[in-house]
Amino acid sequence: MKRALITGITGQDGSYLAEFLLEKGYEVHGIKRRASLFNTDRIDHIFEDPHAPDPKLKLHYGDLSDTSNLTRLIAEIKPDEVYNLGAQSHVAVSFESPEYTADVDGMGTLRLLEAIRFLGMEKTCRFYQASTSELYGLVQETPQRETTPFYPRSPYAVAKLYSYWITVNYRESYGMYACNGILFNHESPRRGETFVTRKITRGLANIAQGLEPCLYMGNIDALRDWGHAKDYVRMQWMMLQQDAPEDFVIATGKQYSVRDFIRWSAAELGIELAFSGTGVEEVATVAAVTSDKAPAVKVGDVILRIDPRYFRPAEVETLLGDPAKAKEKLGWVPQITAQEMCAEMVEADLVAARRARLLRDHGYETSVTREG
Ligand code: NDP
Ligand code: GDR
Repeated sequence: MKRALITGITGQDGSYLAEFLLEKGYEVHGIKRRASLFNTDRIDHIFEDPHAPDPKLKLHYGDLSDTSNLTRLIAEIKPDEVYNLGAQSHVAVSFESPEYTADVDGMGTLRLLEAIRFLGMEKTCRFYQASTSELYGLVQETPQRETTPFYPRSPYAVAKLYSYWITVNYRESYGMYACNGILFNHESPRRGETFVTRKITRGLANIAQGLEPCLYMGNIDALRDWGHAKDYVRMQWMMLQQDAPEDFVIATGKQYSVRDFIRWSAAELGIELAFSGTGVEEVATVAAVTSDKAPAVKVGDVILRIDPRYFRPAEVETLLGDPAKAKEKLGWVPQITAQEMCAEMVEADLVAARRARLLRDHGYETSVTREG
């Protein structure tokens, strides 16, 4: 039985990857952070009682900023595969906390690689680094592929650039099986609530149910290549099963705007939107309501406005990946389209919004609006 260690197991990708590896028969170890509230929502459905005999999912307290903790865990667990998914993963937040982001997203990777080497496991333990399309930032070539030059545009991306190269360096210096998946944006109903897709699907579902009046957005003309997290974690595993380690771009090869994603989400709720105004004055008004999923919305309501606080000091305007290498060498093709994913996310957020509304209608407190 293979043993995997996942940093970031409580995150979107970590939760799907843990499910995937358990199905493959792995013993899965995950690092979770100590928090004052429970933070295992995304993996509670696969949680195993640690008192049960021989659990296949084991959680350990830890943090990517803590060298001794990481080294001890790797020494104890002796993983065959380490998936480094843990990160301060929000680009906008990285401008607020640049040093912390550098420490966790940059140095954290070095700490893991160095622990593996220091423990003499560099020939037995394979390493996956969660690299990102944000490395391309101010794009130098379209579509972006493995050979496209990087131009990071945020403290997050600069920290991830360090991680990308230190992973390559340990591969070349010590013969480690270490590789980068350069993943373009991928989403799901488990996406964090402050990333743009989830903010839209959750916000519009709440508006549809009368729980929030209006959604405030930043740069809605940004273009992204969106895939489904389930498709992308499969590829993370595939990258560690080859004869030789290589880096791969993982993307769909299709690009849409944030505005497109807003329109699709609204349409899933039976809401037709009309955009008017320009720049920070732009608004979206309800032009028609064609289903009973949005009982709280009326024609003429303004349900989306622009708020400059959601613009970043340096924007990444456009990203489009070329997944040809992944297709040719690994036979990987994404199964779920961006529109299908959007429909799944809206459906899940509508269920949550209806539940919240039911509670509110029966006099119970529900808190749905959060800064995003
Ligand atoms: P999430 O933000 O959903 O999850 C991040 C995970 O990292 C969480 O488990 C979080 O813990 C954990 N974490 C944060 N800080 C630390 C720390 N100091 N020490 C240990 N763990 C920490 O991200 P995703 O699942 O979406 O992404 C997974 C990885 O892939 C990240 O590295 C991200 O940067 C990268 N990536 C993501 C893409 C995407 O589109 N989703 C695209 C390309 C790369 P907690 O739950 O306690 O907050
Ligand atoms: P990104 O994802 O920055 O690409 O990083 P995010 O969903 O946050 O933004 C995508 C685009 O939407 C624009 N945008 C907004 N974004 C947010 N969060 N909130 C808003 O209100 C808003 N309005 C417009 C953004 O400016 C941006 O252009 C994600 C993360 O998962 C990273 O960890 C990962 O590395 C990259 O994807 C690939």
